[in-house]
Amino acid sequence: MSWRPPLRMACLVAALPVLWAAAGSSPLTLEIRDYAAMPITGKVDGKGQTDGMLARVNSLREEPGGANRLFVNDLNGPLYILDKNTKTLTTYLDFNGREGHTGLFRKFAYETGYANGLVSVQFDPDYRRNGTFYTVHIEDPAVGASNLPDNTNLPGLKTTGYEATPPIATPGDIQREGVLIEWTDTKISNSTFEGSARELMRVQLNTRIHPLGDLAFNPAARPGDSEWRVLYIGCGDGGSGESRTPIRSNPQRLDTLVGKVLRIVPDLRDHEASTIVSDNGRYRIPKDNPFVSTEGARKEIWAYGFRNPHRMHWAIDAANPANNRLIANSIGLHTWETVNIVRKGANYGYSAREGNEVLRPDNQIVKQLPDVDEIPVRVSGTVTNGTIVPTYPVIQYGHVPGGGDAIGSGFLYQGKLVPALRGKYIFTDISTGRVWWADYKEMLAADDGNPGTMAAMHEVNLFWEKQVYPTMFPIVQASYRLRGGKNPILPGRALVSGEGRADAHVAVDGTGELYIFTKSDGVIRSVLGARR
Ligand SMILES: [Ca+2]
Ligand SMILES: [Ca+2]
Repeated sequence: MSWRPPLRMACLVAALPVLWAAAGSSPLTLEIRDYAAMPITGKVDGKGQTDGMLARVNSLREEPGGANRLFVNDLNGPLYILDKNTKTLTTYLDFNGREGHTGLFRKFAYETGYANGLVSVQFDPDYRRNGTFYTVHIEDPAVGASNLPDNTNLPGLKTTGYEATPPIATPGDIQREGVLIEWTDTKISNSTFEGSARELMRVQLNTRIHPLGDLAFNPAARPGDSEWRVLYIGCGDGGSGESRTPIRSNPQRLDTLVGKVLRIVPDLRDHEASTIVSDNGRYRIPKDNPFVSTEGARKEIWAYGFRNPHRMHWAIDAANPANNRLIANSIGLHTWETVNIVRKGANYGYSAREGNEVLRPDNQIVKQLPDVDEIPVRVSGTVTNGTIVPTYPVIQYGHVPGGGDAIGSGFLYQGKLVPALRGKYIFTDISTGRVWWADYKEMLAADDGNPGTMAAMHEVNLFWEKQVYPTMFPIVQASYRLRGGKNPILPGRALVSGEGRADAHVAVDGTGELYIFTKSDGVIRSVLGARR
């Protein structure tokens, strides 16, 4: 069962458009324009791992309800409201309450670790009526301070009755905690927060990498459906899976939440008949989660065996709802970046697999899968319960020229401005700033139990300020300088990109139109359309 990367992946070099032309297929070129230069929250001298990035925008979401506002979170602490009409930017919440800062959380961890800080924000599907949204942020349990929010500078936040939850244990030493909070704003028509908050979950993480991450609701669910207001949570492995110590099996262990996709009902008043209340009493767990009846397993787990499923997206096929899928982009160790179709109870193999190859305990890759491709179902460090055939990605690309270092976000395009992208999944590589699309029907077809079949990747060029670029990297380099960035190279570590990171992700707004945001220059750009 040997599998080779598609030829174009193996031979991609700088002369990419020429290769594509020779292959009879010219790349799509997207015209992009600067949309918003975010306030500089990093250091312009570029020193340090992540603090030299000018603004660490990690996601943007359009507020439901037609107010024409984007909610944008910066890992360094702020959650902004960006008015699409006026481009006015308002700091709605500031999570950074570490010493010397005036925000909410005294144990807030943000400076080290590419995804530490205010990781994610997601709106409740019923936000228009209930004003509820959810956030994940990272705390350092070693900081000697309260884990309760300090509302000194946010008097609209009622803290009476707010209580932290006991950390959900993860095997091994612990450096971080990922915290999921439900916020309810009693007046969503203004740009300030007034209301209450409730901590739902606090997950122990072994190291500062791969934290609790993305939040996703199925947008096709309607009131009364079993999926209505059911929250999917991507939880990274906390760096455990690449360890040479016993925590290496954490992504495979069903008794811990790390390296998993989780599924919960945040609202204790919802789905009462079809759920059970969580151990900490703060949320519900659907009874049809796959490991609810497995002795010793965490009932929140929906799928497992991930390194860092840090971006999730519900792909909705309006013409055929049977094609709706949850997609998770997961960052690889040394070899493969992957796009995965998330199935109930499936095991994505890490840290016994990386991409569609075997990962050995010494972190070396073995290309040949075993003849009987099964791995143990690990309930704990000592107990196993049969075996399972791993589920493999539907797209993967290597840490090679033309590939990248770390997969970014991805979305099934639903907008109108780029007709050529309809029915396509568009995604990025973080460090190189490459952008690709893949055909969604090919992705569905590649979800076939055959580790060798994948959807093809197609390169996207970018047209910005009168020039065509093969990636976001040179655009971000120019913009970083223009904004006062002093480091001779872009901040952050990378291999395939050369030095530094563009740190590029895509996002979509409420109409499905695309944006590309990049942390190193701290700029959000909108996609205006395709160019011929
Ligand atoms: Ca408000
Ligand atoms: Ca396949």
